[in-house]
Amino acid sequence: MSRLVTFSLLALITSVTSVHEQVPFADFKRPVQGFEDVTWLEKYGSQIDQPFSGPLSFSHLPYTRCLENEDVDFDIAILGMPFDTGVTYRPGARFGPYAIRSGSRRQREARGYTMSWSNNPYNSGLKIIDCGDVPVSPFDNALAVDQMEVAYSTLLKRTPANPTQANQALVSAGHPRIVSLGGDHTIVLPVLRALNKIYGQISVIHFDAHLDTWGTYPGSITEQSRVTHGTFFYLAQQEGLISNTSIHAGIRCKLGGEVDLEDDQAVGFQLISTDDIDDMGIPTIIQRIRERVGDSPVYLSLDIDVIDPGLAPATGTPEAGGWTTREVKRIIRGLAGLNFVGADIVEVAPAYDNAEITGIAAADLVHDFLSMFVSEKPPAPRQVGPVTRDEL
Ligand SMILES: [Mn+2]
Repeated sequence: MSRLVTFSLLALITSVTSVHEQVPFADFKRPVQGFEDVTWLEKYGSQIDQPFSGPLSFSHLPYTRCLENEDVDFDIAILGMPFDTGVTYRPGARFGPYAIRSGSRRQREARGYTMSWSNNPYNSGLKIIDCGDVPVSPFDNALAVDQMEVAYSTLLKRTPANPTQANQALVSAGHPRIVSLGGDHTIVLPVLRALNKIYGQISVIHFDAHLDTWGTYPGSITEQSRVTHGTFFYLAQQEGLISNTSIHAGIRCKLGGEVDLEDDQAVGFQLISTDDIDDMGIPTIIQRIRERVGDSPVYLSLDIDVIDPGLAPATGTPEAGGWTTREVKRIIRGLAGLNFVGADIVEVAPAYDNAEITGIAAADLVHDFLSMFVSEKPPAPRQVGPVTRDEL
């Protein structure tokens, strides 16, 4: 068959087909009949909210003002702490709880299972709810810090919803656990004060670009002005709230000199730098962290600035050259089974965000915290055919 004939035949077939596929307007039928004398409920029944609809709560969890509703119980609470008047650079983390909840809108119980954890924290048997925000004063830092401590203590003392469902090996088995949404990093001081009343001294696993163990800042000329997002660990150590078995991960900030590292050790921290991930790899980082805190009660605090600003730009004191979101997630996965008494994610300041990158990353990390809290050990590597990924 010549090329010309082939071309003509194709053109003919195409033109005939296109004529037949045209649906005349007169034949169009509405897929769903419109006006009927029925109510929404009769016709459509109860429908869950779309990811983009409904009131804003973390992962569409029930939203309850737990501080005022004293009969409400839970095993794990999401609690917003919209405080941001302790920052040294860019303010705006008071909108962090909003941004993290907004970033979580595509998360929900119906699709809460992840391959990486092989679990769904929302149907694990533990009751997880969003307890709303602590209504902190934006005018008086001493007042706000006290409000956060009282709020945290109030929720920590509540009887868990399913105490028998929790891992009884955990020191926290008799108390619920709280995942706090900052807020700037100062919020951890009242959190540690509240935890100390229940657990005594605890270890801290601290993901951050910065040490946060400085004793003071320029401008800290009153006692209250020493309470900042970069001094709270120093103050916590001075108050006897934390043990000397804590560890940083992801540090890369500029320092005043070696003296800062010596002071940091005195506050009780070992240090894993950002670059260590290239030299020791993720499994060794996980091992170092686990060995450092052992089976002591441990608190996880994650400053979103541990992640590279390209992947999480919306934060108060960004530092270039950080870890990827995936790397941080992978390290967190290796920490399951430690004796966690609580966790937070802080320093999300959405005014500096683009396309919700930071809010979505933070919400995903909170999902990981919840998956970690309901796991008794790190998940096994997934099978890929007959071998595991690690064996490939
Ligand atoms: Mn930081």
